[in-house]
Amino acid sequence: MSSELGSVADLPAEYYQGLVSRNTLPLWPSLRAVLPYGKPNRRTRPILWRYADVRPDLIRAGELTPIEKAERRVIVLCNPGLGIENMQVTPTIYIGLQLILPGETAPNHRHTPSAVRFAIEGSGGFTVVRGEKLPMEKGDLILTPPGLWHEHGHEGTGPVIWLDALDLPLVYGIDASYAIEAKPQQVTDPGNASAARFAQGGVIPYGSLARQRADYPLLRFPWRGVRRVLADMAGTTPPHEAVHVAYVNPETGRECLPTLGFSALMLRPGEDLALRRRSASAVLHVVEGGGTAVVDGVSLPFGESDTLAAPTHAQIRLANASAKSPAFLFMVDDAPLHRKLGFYEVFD
Ligand code: GTQ
Repeated sequence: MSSELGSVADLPAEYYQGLVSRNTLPLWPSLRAVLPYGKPNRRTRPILWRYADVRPDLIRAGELTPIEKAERRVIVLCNPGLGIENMQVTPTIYIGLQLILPGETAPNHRHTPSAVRFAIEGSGGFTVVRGEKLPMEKGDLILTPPGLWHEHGHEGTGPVIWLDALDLPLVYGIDASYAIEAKPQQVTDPGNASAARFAQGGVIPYGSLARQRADYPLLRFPWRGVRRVLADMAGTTPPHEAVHVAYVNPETGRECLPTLGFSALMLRPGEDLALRRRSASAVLHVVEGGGTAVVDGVSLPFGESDTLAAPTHAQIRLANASAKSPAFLFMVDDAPLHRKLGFYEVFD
């Protein structure tokens, strides 16, 4: 059934050169490369960035580059398999570690890519999104959906560092990435009122039932509650089944953002967990604990605040190194995009 296809070398040179000169190409020499049988060609390498390696460079950026010269003071994680200059961890996911120092502000803007922040270190940082001031304490997830104004600040002491995840490679790749800058926002909600509106799972403001269009009603997901839910679920989740929760839009029950999905996992003490293989690419960030990830056979020992890349269709195993303490991981993936494109798959 599957036969060897013709190559460029099989063609008369003047024919091939003629095609190229007319901005055309024959498909058959490239067909198997762009449509391989069974599994995609994956350039994404399973690799890990240690926080202990990135943090000193980020702190040094704070000394070298004033915020006015950076707007966003970010060290970007770049997967060498995708070309380091392309600033991709996976083909759709951009990850940067952002530093803000006391008293600094990262100015107000909005853009077409979707973004989230996941707080890693420090206290007193905040993001203002759509006029709502959102505190950023370790492990908190803050959404900055496409088109919503956002700016960052820091009212505490010491460095504040968070992880930025954007669908920038995707949006840039379709020539659709741009930003608009503006004056600082009027803070209309200094107290994170949406947290109160959606504090109780399964209960939403009555008017939400009649709403037609999902418009990002909840922008901040505090870690404290997510960690508690995972710890509570751990006791009743069967062994070999993942203790895993998804962040969702509380009005729709569906993913928070159009292209990227967010979830959190707990590895019980001593647990060695095989995740179900999926079509989506993913990034795992360690919130607490340590262990080893094995991604497509590549062993990646991880500790707190480290971040790793998993290609599409990857086999992922996660082992908690501790027999006494749980480990917690935050996951970003492009499953929502795969679902929208109609080819999301879970294997095995
Ligand atoms: O904080 O708005 O890492 O616009 C890259 C682009 C962060 C941000 C990034 C951005 C931001």
